[in-house]
Amino acid sequence: MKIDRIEIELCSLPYVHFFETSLGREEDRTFILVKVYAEGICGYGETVADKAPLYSYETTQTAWLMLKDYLIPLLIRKSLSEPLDFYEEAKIFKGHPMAKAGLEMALWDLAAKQKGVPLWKLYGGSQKEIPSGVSIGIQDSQSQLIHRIQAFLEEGYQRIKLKIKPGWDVSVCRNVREKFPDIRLQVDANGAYVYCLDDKKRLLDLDTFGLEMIEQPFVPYDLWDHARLQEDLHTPLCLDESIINAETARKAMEMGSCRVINIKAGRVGGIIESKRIHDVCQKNSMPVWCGGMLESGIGRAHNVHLATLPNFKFPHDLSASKRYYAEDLIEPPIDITGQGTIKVPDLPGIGVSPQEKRIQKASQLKKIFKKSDF
Ligand code: OSB
Ligand code: MG
Repeated sequence: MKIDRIEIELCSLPYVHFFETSLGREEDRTFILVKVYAEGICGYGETVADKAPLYSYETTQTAWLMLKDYLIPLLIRKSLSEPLDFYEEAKIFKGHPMAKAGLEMALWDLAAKQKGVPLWKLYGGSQKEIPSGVSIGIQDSQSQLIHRIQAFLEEGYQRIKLKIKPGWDVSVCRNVREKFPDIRLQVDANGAYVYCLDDKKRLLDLDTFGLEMIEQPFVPYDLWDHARLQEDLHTPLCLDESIINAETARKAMEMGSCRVINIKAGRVGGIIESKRIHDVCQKNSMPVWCGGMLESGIGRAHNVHLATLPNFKFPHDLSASKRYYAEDLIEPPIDITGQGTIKVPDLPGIGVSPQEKRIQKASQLKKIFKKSDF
């Protein structure tokens, strides 16, 4: 396809409820939308880097710079429009997977819209509905947490994920388990623990609550300590931040660092790397599931299509639009069924319609690139 124009747009949306992890509390989300125009069609992508380098070293500003000075010029100068060509060529630039992912996903949306098929078909997905879970941040009190869990269960979510950190962990899980003995429950520490006696005792205590998994207790690079911990735990460990590509996924499996992997296309550099991780896990009989970064409906719709691949086997961190934002950027909003599933859109591309008026309202900065600029 002949690309006419690319736009990047820095947007910000307030959350309906603050989101607190071991890394801190956030009241809103800032992200970059990527729009690629060709032959009268627009492909949309979302870069999940946040304002500050907390979850990852990337920020909205580093991603903006990578897109503006390197990735978009590369794409335009080499006339790339196929996602795979872009993925291969963009390897020349080290790191910055979130910046790459936003652009690659826009190319996928464009390609699928041009072919007139939904993304899940292009990916070879097989699940028509995907199971939905909800990730609940650290609250001001345990009673507020219990109320939130109750409300989400009533909406039908199939599992609850709790954000934990030292001090908001063992007693919280004990209390939640007492109130909800049978629910599918898991926890995510975003690397808040270290391999020391104190923290190890806390993590071993968590082993008694029938958790589906414990996600990312240690810092991202630490495959070794995750492996040592997994030896002593019955509960499967799940890695999120540690898995940067298919090669680290293989090493984590070989070392025994985890038994489950959380794939986020926005974190690992896009759909192609996500599929590589999915495939290497499938080959080694390790199930995966789809994580989220509190994306707008645009990024989340991309994740929904990815999660239709056959080795995605747990409820995902893909929840209804209204759980994140009062007014999501898409129509129809993403919703969950009474069975706690999300129906995968069947229209071309991401299969939902970005609402330009709402995007303009959320927009703080926009830059347009044309072929003639290079
Ligand atoms: O670690 O999974 C995480 C949100 C932002 C950054 C990191 C994480 C999360 C979530 C929310 O857990 C998942 C969602 O989008 O619902
Ligand atoms: Mg996580």
